[in-house]
Amino acid sequence: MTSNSARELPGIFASFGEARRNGFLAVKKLKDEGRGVVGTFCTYAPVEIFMAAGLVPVGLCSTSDETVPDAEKHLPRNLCPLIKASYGFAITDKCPYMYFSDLVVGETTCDGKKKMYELLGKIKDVHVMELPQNQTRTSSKALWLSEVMRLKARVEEKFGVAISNDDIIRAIKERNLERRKLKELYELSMASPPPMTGLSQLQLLFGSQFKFDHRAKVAEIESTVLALKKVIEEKTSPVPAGAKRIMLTGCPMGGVTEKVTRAVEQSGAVVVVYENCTGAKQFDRQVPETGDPWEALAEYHLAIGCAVMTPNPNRLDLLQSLAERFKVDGVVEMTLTACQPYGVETSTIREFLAGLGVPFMSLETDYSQADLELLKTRAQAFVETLS
Ligand code: BJ8
Repeated sequence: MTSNSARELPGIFASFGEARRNGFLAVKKLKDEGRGVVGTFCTYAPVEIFMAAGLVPVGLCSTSDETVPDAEKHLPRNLCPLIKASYGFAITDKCPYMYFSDLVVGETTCDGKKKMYELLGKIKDVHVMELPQNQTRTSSKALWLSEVMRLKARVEEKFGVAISNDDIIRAIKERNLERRKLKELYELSMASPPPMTGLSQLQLLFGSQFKFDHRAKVAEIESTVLALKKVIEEKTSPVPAGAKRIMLTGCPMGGVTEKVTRAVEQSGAVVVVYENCTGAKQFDRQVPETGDPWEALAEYHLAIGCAVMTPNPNRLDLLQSLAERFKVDGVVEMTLTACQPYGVETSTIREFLAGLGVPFMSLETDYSQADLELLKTRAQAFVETLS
């Protein structure tokens, strides 16, 4: 009996792991059917608006260093690799998602991204939302709500559609369902030992954004949850009992940055939860389904605890809540080279976690393979201190 769940899992993981590659064909098919595609770069993008308009939202952040040399012909070398890779894939036409995007939506998050959008605007139709960098002032809330409504108007004009309140309410419910299901999935790693490695969890979460049939995606997440529950019941976890439990925080992950999870797990620990935009930052909360849907949508997105906000108390709240819920032994932060918001916030996070008695280590990396040994050595040294 135990072999059943163990047999089913690799197939499910592979399906999500390959989702980005296979999604290219799915997007092409949708384009051929006449569907509009909107590319996004950030969790602040209110994708519900695109869903309400019957469009296909797709994440554009690139996660390999393949086109960084091309990007460096236009951009400074000491710029965050996420920005360079995303721009590099756009100018070389090597990212089909970018290629198929009718509209690209960005936000004024960090300086590097917002200046890159100006260059991107020369080759793509780019709409930039002005994101306030404070979450509580009345003026910030009013600005963001007006930006959400400006995006709605832009989408309506560009694609010749009208988005009604019923449309946006339906989209909010759909997206909330997906968030709930993914949250249910990663919360299974609250079990000890967790039913999956942190690498599998990362591939599931990252891959889920490249599946475009909403109903099929939800069904697939549900069957993954069932299979993982079986692993817990039948005690067939691939994670050894007693493995130190790590939370990952910092910049978004996926693709080449899997190397950080691998380094942690090769040291005998297990990543049980991702606080970053690949995980809980994106899925832990829901858009309220009551009240004015536009205000609810704006409030939900503005409250995302990204380091571009100042101050950024919501990241601290989420870190504390996850540390308690997942009973973590330590927190590892991944910051990308030259990322000022996360790099500068590191000391606040270190101090905050020290106050909670949670050990912390920050690792800086880029999209190359040059630091694999260094990451391994540092992760191992950190995990040893947890014993
Ligand atoms: S909500 S984390 S997806 S901004 S790593 S490009 S911040 S220099 S990615 Fe992010 Fe939205 Fe925030 Fe999430 Fe700039 Fe830093 Fe590069 Fe970054």
